Amino acid sequence: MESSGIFHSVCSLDCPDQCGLLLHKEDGRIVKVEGDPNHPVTKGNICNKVRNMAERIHDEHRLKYPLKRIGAKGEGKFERISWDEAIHTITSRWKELIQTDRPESILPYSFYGNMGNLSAEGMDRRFFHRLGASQLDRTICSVAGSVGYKYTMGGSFGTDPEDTVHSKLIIFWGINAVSTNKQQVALALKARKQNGAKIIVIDVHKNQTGRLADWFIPILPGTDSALALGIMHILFAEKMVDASFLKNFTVGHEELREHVKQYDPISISKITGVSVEDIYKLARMYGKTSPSFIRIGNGPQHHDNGGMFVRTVSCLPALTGQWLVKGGGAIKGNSGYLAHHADSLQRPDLLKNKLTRVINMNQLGEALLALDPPVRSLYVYGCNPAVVAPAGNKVRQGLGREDLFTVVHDLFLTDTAKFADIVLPATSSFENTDFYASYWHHYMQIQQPVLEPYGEAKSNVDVFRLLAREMDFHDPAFEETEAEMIARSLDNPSNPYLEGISYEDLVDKQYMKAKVKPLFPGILPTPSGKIELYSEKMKADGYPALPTYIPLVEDRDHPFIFIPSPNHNFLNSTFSNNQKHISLEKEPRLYMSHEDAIAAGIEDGEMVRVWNQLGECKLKVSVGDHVLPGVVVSQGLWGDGENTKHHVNSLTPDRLSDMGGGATFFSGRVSVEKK
Ligand SMILES: Nc1nc2c(c(=O)[nH]1)N[C@H]1C(S)=C(S)[C@@H](COP(=O)(O)OP(=O)(O)OC[C@H]3O[C@@H](n4cnc5c(=O)[nH]c(N)nc54)[C@H](O)[C@@H]3O)O[C@H]1N2
Ligand SMILES: Nc1nc2c(c(=O)[nH]1)N[C@H]1C(S)=C(S)[C@@H](COP(=O)(O)OP(=O)(O)OC[C@H]3O[C@@H](n4cnc5c(=O)[nH]c(N)nc54)[C@H](O)[C@@H]3O)O[C@H]1N2
Ligand code: SF4
Ligand SMILES: [Mo]
Repeated sequence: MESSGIFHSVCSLDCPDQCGLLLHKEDGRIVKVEGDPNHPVTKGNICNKVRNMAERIHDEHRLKYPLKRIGAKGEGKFERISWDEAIHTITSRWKELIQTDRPESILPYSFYGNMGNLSAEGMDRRFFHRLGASQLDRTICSVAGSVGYKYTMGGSFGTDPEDTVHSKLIIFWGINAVSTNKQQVALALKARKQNGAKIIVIDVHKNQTGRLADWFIPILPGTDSALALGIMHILFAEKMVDASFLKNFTVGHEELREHVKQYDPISISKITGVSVEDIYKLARMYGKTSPSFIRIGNGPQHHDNGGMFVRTVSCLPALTGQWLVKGGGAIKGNSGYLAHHADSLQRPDLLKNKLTRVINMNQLGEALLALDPPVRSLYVYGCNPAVVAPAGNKVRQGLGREDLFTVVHDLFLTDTAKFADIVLPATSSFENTDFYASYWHHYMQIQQPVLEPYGEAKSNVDVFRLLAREMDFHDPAFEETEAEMIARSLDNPSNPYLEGISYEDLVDKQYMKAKVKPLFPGILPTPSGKIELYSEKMKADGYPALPTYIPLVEDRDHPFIFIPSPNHNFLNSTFSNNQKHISLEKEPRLYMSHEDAIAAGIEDGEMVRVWNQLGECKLKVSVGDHVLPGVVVSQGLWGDGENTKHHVNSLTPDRLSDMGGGATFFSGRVSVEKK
């Protein structure tokens, strides 16, 4: 490996932009991270978080070697051990558990801390399938919306973001895109400059994205499907629908026309907090501007009714026929275009048809505290559940179980790792080989090692290879090289968009675009092949067949709906332990309206106690016009420090959303009082 030079790379973080990077290396260290100017979509533009990535990669607090616990659970006292001892300790404990309990007493817990497919869903899945461990339902992020979108559109297929420079109306609906999808913002700003495009933001919080809008529409949490239905009501009533598109490419438009008559603007205004006048103005702008594009965010789908929200809003472009217009349509997620052969990569056949139990990751606390037969061992990688999972106090209580044998593989001693019996050091994505597919743009990218492994750190793939060997798993699946795994995964005849993308070409070209074509005219992967405004499948699954507004779960115990969303300078909890990023973010705030602050006698800058039946936090209040009365918002997934109580997920509910078993981070309620 060359010790100096400029190397191609890709951002591995769980962010739709998936920027192309150039790493500047001197004497074996990264000295600068910049955007790759030649990347066709991201064009050299990257965020501040990753511009400062070198500080994280070479942070002296990174884990260098395996550790074993010598203190109490959660205390964070460890001593160094060898890899041999670490792997032997883990596998002998697991062999024992397989004898005394069942393989299902072992639970993997992971998410997309590294979006590389091999790291996030490769050798790990093969290993746990072969082991017969409990399976994890990875529902924490976007599942409710994905299921909802699928009912309408058949799969994760939307507009090509590169086309959105042609849009004349761009609606950021429940997405803080300035922080979370900055490349879409760059395209929107280009459209604004070139075509005079108008940017509308619909959100519960006037954050950076709201401030960038031509028109910011504040809405009450969890009421967005009502607003979308109100828009439909007006589109039909004022004949702003595209009759020919409805006839050719949708099912159920007659039923929908009848159904939305009940969602008159006066009723919708009462539900959403959006004025009748604004509902008309929005519907008319949407009905009369072409191309119009909706970027559907993650926020509204982290509610009790999140699946139905996405199901509903994704009907809008069909009503106006915008799918036929370049730059029109919507993006909820585009992962369908770059779908690799998941079975080749993950090898579910190694399970040998055993029906192992499936545990929803949003209910980790319950799983650890109450499941019978119990979880006896937890293996965490690419995820930090002690900070990011809902009902966080239950999670921490579960992790604190003396009899739970916990292994955590990470780059840092995270709040979760502090509860581990064995801690394993992970390489960063810059030290690995992996392939990356964006869930927003259409480019597949490759990472090849640019750095030597940090200390004794190992990649996820390497650790599972070691574990497999020591468990006496001899299937050739565990011996495949990274290159072989990538080549095998890219061979996916069931996805025609992937045709022509091979491992060798990726190595050669660094980024390759899926063979996309407009969705229409065309046949969708829905049961009817059309956009399902009316869905028989939903009916069969126990949902209303037509888009419907279903209010949030009622809770009269606490006055405020609490929206603990991500912040600008962290990525979920990643960077929450890096000084540079902390200093940029300063401290977490609780945004509150003037009206509520006055009523509670709370002043701007004061510390408050935020609490409910699940836990409490102490946060500094920011009073202003950022939120509507009855709503409080915090930003960022901070861990608790020595004298801080910033763990917002100690307040979030672990009940599940309407579809897919999704998380309901934003549907909880809290009380706020002066400290
Ligand atoms: N800087 C940064 N970027 C990130 C992340 C990060 O932590 N930090 N996380 C990454 C990940 S994993 C994901 S999934 C994405 C998430 O990114 P986004 O899709 O932007 O989702 P959120 O930030 O969760 O929420 C988006 C917005 O929804 C609003 N919101 C909440 N409830 C409602 C509601 O009922 N109605 C409406 N209209 N708005 C509502 C919130 O105020 C917030 O502004 O970002 C990714 N990118
Ligand atoms: N309150 C609230 N909670 C939320 C959300 C919210 O909006 N509000 N958002 C939710 C969403 S959308 C998501 S996606 C989740 C995300 O939650 P997580 O998936 O836990 O994401 P991170 O907090 O970024 O933690 C990822 C961890 O993976 C580690 N890591 C990175 N690369 C590797 C690797 O190659 N190998 C190993 N072994 N480890 C690695 C990082 O160091 C980091 O500690 O959080 C959810 N939690
Ligand atoms: S976090 Fe997102 S915006 Fe920042 S470099 Fe990575 S992909 Fe780009
Ligand atoms: Mo996410």
